[in-house]
Amino acid sequence: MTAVPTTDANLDEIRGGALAALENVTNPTEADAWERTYLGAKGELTAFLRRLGSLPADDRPAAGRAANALKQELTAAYETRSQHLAAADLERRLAEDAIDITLPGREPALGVVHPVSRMIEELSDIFALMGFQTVFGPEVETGRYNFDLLNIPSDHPARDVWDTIIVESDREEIVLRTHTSPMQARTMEQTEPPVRVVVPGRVYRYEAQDASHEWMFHQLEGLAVDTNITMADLKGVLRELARQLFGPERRIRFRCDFFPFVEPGVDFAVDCAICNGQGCRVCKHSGWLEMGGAGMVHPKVLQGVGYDPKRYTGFAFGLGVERMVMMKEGVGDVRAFAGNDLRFLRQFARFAV
Ligand code: FA5
Repeated sequence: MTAVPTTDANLDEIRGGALAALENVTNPTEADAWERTYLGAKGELTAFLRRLGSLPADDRPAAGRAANALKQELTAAYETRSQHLAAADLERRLAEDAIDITLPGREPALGVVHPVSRMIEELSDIFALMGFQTVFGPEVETGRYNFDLLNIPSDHPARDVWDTIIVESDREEIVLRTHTSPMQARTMEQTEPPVRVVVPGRVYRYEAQDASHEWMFHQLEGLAVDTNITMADLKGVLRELARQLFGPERRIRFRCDFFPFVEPGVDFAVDCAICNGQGCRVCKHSGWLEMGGAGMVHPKVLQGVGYDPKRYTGFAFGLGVERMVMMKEGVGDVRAFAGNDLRFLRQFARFAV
């Protein structure tokens, strides 16, 4: 407890003590405590002023002036010290919170377009230039569209060519479509010739997986029906596709194949762009890369949708989309596409949206 001062000598003591204590104040909390001790309502100086009345009358004015002068001096000293402390405090906090603005920012992780989706867009663009409209169809199909209208009756052995995932077989046969060809009949049923469409989409087969076979993959169907459509049109369209995708030097090859919904039927291949048809690992040393099946629409298919096969002819083809990406990008295993491995997908970062 500080003794209650009563004379000028006490003022000197207060002054000395206060200024010395102020020197030791190191933060705003201590500064507040100092202010209360020396200048506050219960502080030493106020106590001194209250005591003035007990001084002899002659001494009072001088003591009062001296006390007020000291109050001003201490207030000024307190303010200076407080400002100094506040500035030091600000500097300390700035130093603590410092951010290095020269550090490069963290780039947000952007998604990329899946290579299969990218290929579908590319194929749609190429076919659009040749007058084909892109349409989409259901992945869950009836046996009627997946098989019957494609000239594959229930008792026909060709129905077993595809290992079908059957959703329901009691009343009506419901399947996951095994190919995009059901959209041939669906499209023709909805429109009159001329027809020119491509149909990209997922297809499903109950198949053992290996490097070139998936149980879920994508196809792109093509269909053109009009008067006077010939095999030469099919050849011209597929050759243009191969050149747009793989470069102007490319040649295509047709070989006989059987699909119940086309006659004649072919499989078609493009000469390998990597070895220029000489034979390499990618084309399994054959010089050719298989792209899909094709042919002239079977008259029974045209009849089934109410088109007159004597008046109209057409061609159709079905491409494996994953295989196209594999050929173009040198991907060795079809399972990579649905494998969800970001290391694989990030290689296609150039397809950023
Ligand atoms: C068909 O699916 C016929 N619908 C194609 C067609 C359409 C022929 C129109 C005539 C007229 P295919 O089963 O061969 O045919 O399959 C076509 C392409 O799909 C194949 O060439 C291949 O590229 C791809 N493909 C087939 N099975 C798989 C599989 N399990 N995994 C990945 N791609 C496959």
